[in-house]
Amino acid sequence: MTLNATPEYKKANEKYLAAKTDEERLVYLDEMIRLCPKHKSSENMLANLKTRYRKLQEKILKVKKMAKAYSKAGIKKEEMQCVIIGFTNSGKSSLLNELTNVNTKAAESSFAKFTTKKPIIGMMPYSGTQVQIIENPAPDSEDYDKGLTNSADTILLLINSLDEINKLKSYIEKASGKKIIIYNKSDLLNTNEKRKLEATLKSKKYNFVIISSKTHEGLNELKDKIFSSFSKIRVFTKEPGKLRSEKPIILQQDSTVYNVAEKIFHGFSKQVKEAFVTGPSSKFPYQKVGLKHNLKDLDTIEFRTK
Ligand SMILES: Nc1nc2c(ncn2[C@@H]2O[C@H](COP(=O)(O)OP(=O)(O)OP(=O)(O)O)[C@@H](O)[C@H]2O)c(=O)[nH]1
Ligand SMILES: [Mg+2]
Repeated sequence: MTLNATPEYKKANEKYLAAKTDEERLVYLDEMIRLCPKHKSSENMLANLKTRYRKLQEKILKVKKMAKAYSKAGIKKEEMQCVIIGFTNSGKSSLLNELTNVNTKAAESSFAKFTTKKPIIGMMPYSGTQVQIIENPAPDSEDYDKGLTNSADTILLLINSLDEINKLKSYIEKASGKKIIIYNKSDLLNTNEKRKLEATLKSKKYNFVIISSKTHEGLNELKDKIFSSFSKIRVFTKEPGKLRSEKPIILQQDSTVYNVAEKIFHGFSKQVKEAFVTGPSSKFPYQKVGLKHNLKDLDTIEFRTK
C-alpha cells in the first residue's frame, strides 16, 4: 500500500480484508478505487484494484448464472404445472403457502421488495391428485425465469390492481399456457369496490378469481379453476367386489374407456372383456359400456378381464 493513502482508504481496505462474501468485497473494492490517491506513484495500484474489481464482478455473475441454471434444472415438470407471476409484494409467496405444502418466506411488511429470489416449488393436493405450483420471482427483477413461465401449462397472473394486467402482459407474450387472473388482497376492498371490480373483470371476459390469502376468500374457487385449466379429468378405477381406488387416474378431457384400459393394463387392453361406468358419463349406475365410450370427470370404471 502506498504511504500516502488516506485513513478512509485504509479503513475500506481493512473492511475489504475482513469481508465474508464476494458481494461485500466488491462493495469495498469499489470504495477503495474511489478513495485511492490519484497520482503517478499510485497508478499501478489503481490499475491493480480495477483488475481485481472486474475479476470479482465476473466471478459473482458466473456464480449467479450457475445458480439460476441449477434452479432451472432442478425443476422437474409435473403432469399439471402452473406458475404464479406477479409484481413484488402482490402476494405470490403468501398464496403459495396457502395452496401448497411449502412454507416459504413472505414479506414481513407491505413495503418490502423482491423477497423471493429463486423459483419456489410447491405441490397442491386436489382431490387425490397433485398440482405443481411454482412462484416465479417478480418479472421486473433479474431473478425472473422466463422459460418457466413460457413452458407452464397454466399461468396465474397475481394482481393487486387492474392496471397490472397490461403491465404483466409483456412478460407472457411467449407463454402458451392457459391464463387465470387472480386479484389478491380482496380483504382491503369494501363491498362496493369489490362489486365494481368483479363487473369490470367480467366485462373483459377474463377467466378470473378474486381472493384473499389472508381471509381465504375465493381459494376453493381458485383451486377448481386451476384444475379445470388443465383440461384433465379424474377417473377412478374399481376392481370387481372392491371399493373404488383412492386416487384417480388423470386423463385428457376427451379420453375413452380404451385410454384408461391402456393406462392401467399397460398395452394389454385387449384383455378387457367388459367395462362398467358409474358417474357423470353414465346414464345409470353400473352402465355397461364399450371401449369407445367417452368418460367424464369423476367417473368410476370397473373392468372385467378374460
Ligand atoms: N391484506 C392482505 N395482505 C396480503 C395478502 N396476501 C399477501 N399479503 C401481504 O403482502 C405482502 C407481500 O406478500 P408476499 O407473499 O411476500 O408477496 P410476493 O409477491 O411473494 O413478493 P416478492 O417475493 O417480493 O415478489 C406481505 O406483507 C403479505 O402479508 C392478502 O390477501 N391480504
Ligand atoms: Mg415472494
